[in-house]
Amino acid sequence: MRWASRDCSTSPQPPHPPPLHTLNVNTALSLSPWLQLCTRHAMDALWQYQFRIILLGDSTVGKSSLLKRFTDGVYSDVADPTVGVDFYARSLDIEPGVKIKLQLWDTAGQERFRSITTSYYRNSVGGLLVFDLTNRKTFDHVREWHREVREHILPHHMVYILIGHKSDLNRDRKVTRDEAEQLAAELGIRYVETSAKCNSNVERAFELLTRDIYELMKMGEISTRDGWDGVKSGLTPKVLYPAEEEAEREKSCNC
Ligand SMILES: Nc1nc2c(ncn2[C@@H]2O[C@H](COP(=O)(O)OP(=O)(O)OP(=O)(O)O)[C@@H](O)[C@H]2O)c(=O)[nH]1
Ligand SMILES: [Mg+2]
Repeated sequence: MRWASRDCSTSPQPPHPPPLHTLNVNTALSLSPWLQLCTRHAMDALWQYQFRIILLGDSTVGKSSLLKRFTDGVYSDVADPTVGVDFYARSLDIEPGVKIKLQLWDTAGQERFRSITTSYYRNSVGGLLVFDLTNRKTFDHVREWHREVREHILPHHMVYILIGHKSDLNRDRKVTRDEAEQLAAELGIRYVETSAKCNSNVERAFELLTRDIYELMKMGEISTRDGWDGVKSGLTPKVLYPAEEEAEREKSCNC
């Protein structure tokens, strides 16, 4: 069966929300150094929870590309393999008044970095298990990734989502949606097909995983623990008007 190829130029491109820091940093740059410091502290506090999320899967499945699309809104056909572990961040408004900061750890898929990447499993609350829809082997390895993480973090658990990536290359697809959905069902996790190139479902995948973690947290199944960085509590954001800002600054900044 031939699959139709997706043309990115004709598919809807959801607008990329500006990164949390963009507007504030521009303002901060016009301020004196001590005020810049205070402003940075204030920006860091603009989230209620922080979730650490890790991306896992074979080399070249597109983990770094997914993250660059999600955090910076960019994509490139040329990408260097990740060396060890990389770090990205973005916030999501999960419900009115609740902002969640995502600390996103991008791991190298290459075997030679495995001893480095495994040390990041334990402090993650969520994981994206990524395979390339055009590369059957990467799909076959998903169970191994899942097993490896599970063994490393026992007795604790992680919330996963299965990602079939490069959905724009439909004509070269080697894994059907049914097969992937069946694997996801066996693992008891969600399945989403994404394309960093076409910006398809990228936002949705991260949002679904974040919501699942948040719901488990609300039910008390996940909570902050001493010595574990998977979930952290932050401060409640507060909108300050100029006069209040001045008073707040005098109160809270000894810099
Ligand atoms: N067609 C298509 N190509 C993609 C997509 N995402 C990534 N690629 C390409 O796939 C290749 C590998 O992407 P990376 O993001 O570096 O893969 P990775 O999983 O981070 O690889 P490692 O860092 O080695 O583990 C690059 O040439 C990307 O341009 C996509 O959505 N569609
Ligand atoms: Mg990479």
